[in-house]
Amino acid sequence: MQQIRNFSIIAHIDHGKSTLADRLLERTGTIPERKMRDQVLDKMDLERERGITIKMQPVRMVWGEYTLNLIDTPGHIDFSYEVSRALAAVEGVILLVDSTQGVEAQTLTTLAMAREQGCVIVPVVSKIDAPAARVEEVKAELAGLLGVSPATVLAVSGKTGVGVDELLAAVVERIPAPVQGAAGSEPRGIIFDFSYSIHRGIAVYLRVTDGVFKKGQPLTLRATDAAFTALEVGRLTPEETPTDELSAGDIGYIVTGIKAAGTAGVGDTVGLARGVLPAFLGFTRPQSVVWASVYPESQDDLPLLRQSLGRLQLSDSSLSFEEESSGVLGRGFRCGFLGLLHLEIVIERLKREFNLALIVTTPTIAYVVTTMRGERVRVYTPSKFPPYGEIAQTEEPWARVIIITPSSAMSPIVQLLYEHEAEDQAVETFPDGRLEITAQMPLRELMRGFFDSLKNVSSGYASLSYELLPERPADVVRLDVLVAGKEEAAFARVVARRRVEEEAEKVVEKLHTLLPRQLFVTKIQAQALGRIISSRSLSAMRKDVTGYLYGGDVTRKNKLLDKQKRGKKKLQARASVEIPLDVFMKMVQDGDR
Ligand SMILES: Nc1nc2c(ncn2[C@@H]2O[C@H](COP(=O)(O)OP(=O)(O)OP(=O)(O)O)[C@@H](O)[C@H]2O)c(=O)[nH]1
Ligand SMILES: [Mg+2]
Repeated sequence: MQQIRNFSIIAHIDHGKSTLADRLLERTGTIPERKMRDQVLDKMDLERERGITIKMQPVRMVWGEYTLNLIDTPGHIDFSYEVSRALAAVEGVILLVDSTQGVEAQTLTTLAMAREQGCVIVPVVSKIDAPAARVEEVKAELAGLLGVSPATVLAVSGKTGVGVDELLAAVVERIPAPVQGAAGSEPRGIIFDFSYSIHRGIAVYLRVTDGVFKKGQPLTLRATDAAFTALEVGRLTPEETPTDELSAGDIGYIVTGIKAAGTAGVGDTVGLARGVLPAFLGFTRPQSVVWASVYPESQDDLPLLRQSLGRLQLSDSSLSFEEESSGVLGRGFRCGFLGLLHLEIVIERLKREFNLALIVTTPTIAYVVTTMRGERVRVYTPSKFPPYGEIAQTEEPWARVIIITPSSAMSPIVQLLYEHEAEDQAVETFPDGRLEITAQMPLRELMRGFFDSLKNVSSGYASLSYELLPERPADVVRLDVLVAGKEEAAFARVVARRRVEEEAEKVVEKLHTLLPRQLFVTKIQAQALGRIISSRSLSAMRKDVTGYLYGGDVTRKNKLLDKQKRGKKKLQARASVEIPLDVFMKMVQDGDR
């Protein structure tokens, strides 16, 4: 029987995971030379264009008498749910640290996740071919972090392949074989991902924990009790490749034939129909971090958008959405994302893979509001934020941030943290002189361009990671925009009380610039806390009513102008300003926040 090793590669973004995976695939002869290309596991066009991994990718390799199931993972914080699910399917990880960079913020976060899962950690420094590599120094840094001897830290180059054989040897030696359950047990496994095809429906990617799965078995998904027959079982090589059976300890897939969305979920247990083994606890669903509304440019596309979101959710279980409607934009969806890059990627995929033209509103975070009547509600759309007088308390999520930076950028970073309401700062020094800063700040402030500013003030050298903390009381207010005295709900926003004036002026100014002049003077106002904070008048479009007069008595001219003025007064009294769609879109879409 073949020995199995299941492991994942984890690291900070860009530290060379997918490139190292290339060399492992090459060395084990998994991918024929003619099919090899850089970061071959990054299959999506978007991943290749941006040079980042978005989805985890499992792949089975054979190395001597060993079966090696590797799962490559993304490095960006927005995709850490992929990492956590990958970790649930393996016994060990390669913790990779770029020898030209050293330990970065995501190194610490992914390490903490791997430890929590009880994974064995194989520390490795990467890119040792690079001229700027500081191999011994970074080895020592990583060893210090793990509390192990630097001699146990391996060194590889994903570019030249140096050190890859030693790494494979260390993987089989240090990472334990999976526990294979009782012989003859009924089959059971935990689902960590999916694929979907129109013809075959959902294929579940699973880690088999007990027994043997075979084609033709009657199975169920425990959470929904959905019954199906295994249409095919197989392994990821990385393509879905059928095999006779999949036994305990292995990683593979089962084609279910199920096509209905919402039937299969990650963390669910797949087992024998009428089986007796209990279901696993499953994974905690990640909390959405930002929300934005997505509307089809043409309402005809609404069903297609609904279907596309459902389809995307199958391969991206962290995406959430619910239908909503906005007067001007029609019907659309309020969607939850794990971060701004996640949002950007989902929108880009909707546009490309489903050919949709979309309007996407400015992302916002969620607040928990306790009303005067004692109700506690989660508000993730500013226009649903209750009026000032109805709120007893507002709470907002906080985040614990880790920043690793060269010491030269320390003072602008401290200033930045102050401007973003950070608290509880602590600083530690790395052996190479870089600093690790930890602090806590409102998620609202983290999402207010903090990462971009951090990159700016550190000339790109500081790295950031964060985790969500429970909600705390928030000093925020709803800011409304009034056009000709009428509130425009879709323009509402929630802002820090201390920034309310600045925000009010900004939004009024923006609308003043965008809105075309009307036949009468139009007031543009921002209102918060029950009063007008900022106001501007948009002067009237002046129709030339006296142009045809020439010479003659000036009183005639004045009479006509007076008549015009009276008419406008009347108009203004009944005024309702139609905001053109393009102005509306510019107001609700990103750009000023
Ligand atoms: N010199 C050198 N460059 C490398 C090596 N490995 C990776 N790179 C480069 O580093 C960059 C990032 O490599 P990836 O393999 O995509 O990194 P990753 O960790 O998979 O990135 P994410 O999946 O986005 O987190 C690419 O430009 C690679 O060409 C290496 O061993 N040596
Ligand atoms: Mg990658």
